[in-house]
Amino acid sequence: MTELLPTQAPVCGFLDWPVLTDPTQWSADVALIGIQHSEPYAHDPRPNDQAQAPDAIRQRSAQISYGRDQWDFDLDSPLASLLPRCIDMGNVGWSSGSYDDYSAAISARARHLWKQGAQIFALGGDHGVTIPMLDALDAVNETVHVFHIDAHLDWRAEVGGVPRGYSSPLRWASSKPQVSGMTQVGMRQTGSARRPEVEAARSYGSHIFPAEQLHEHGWAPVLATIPKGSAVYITIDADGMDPTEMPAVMAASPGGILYREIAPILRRIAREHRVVGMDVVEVAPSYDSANGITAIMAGRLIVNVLGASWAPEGAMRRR
Ligand SMILES: [Mn+2]
Repeated sequence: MTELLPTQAPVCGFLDWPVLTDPTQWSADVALIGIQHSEPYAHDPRPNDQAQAPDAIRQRSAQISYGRDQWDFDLDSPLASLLPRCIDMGNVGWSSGSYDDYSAAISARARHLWKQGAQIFALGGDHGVTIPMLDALDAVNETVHVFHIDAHLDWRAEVGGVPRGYSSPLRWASSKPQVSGMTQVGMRQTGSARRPEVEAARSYGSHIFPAEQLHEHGWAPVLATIPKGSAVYITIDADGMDPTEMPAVMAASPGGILYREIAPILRRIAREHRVVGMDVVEVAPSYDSANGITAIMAGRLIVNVLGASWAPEGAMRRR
């Protein structure tokens, strides 16, 4: 078993939650962690822009959710009044050593929280950061359905010999015995999939909803693919959302998903399922608007899941 290592202090706590970087203090109902890196591709610069996203999102906390007494109309309640004990575990940086060690250290932290029955929110980083989270799902005491929002399929077995980069998280998920199935929503245009990847995803049984199909038929067929009552892990690639609302991404693709569509869907999933974890990845802060709309959106996606999970109707399903 990998030893639990401390994390690095973030710029501030997400939503003003207490920042705890010391593993002996990691006891919580809800934990947020920043994961700055993934397995690098040789052709990409490191560190990449997405490594700055965890702190860029935290810095917009006051706009993601104003003070504790403020009514959140998306949740029909002040957020703070719904929440149990929440902590910000800081960031997992990576300056030296092997990716295997870095990845194992992330998974160890996630397992530690999941063994307590906690809900984990991870801020990427690029989409490769989902992979060490998936590795840790074996600490969840039931099988988990993966709900994926993305412009891309992300089913590459490897890119340039690297199996755990940002083009591969859903392929990786398909190899995990703890993952019972997956729903992938928002695919459009090109990138991360060729015919073999599409065929592999289909033959695995992934429920794939390209953006056009979603816009044509709505969310009911999507939600029907999540087994009733199952635990869910949500992974949201910011480029799955529409770039008019979430512009700060590396691969902007027109025709995506809007906040007004996804917010009620996320709340419904969180009320009807036990959402054990969620990540929001691929925010590239240097491309963000001056008002930080992409970082605010990332935070709001989390707030909707968080608030609905712990509101009386959801009550985090396990309790
Ligand atoms: Mn992706």
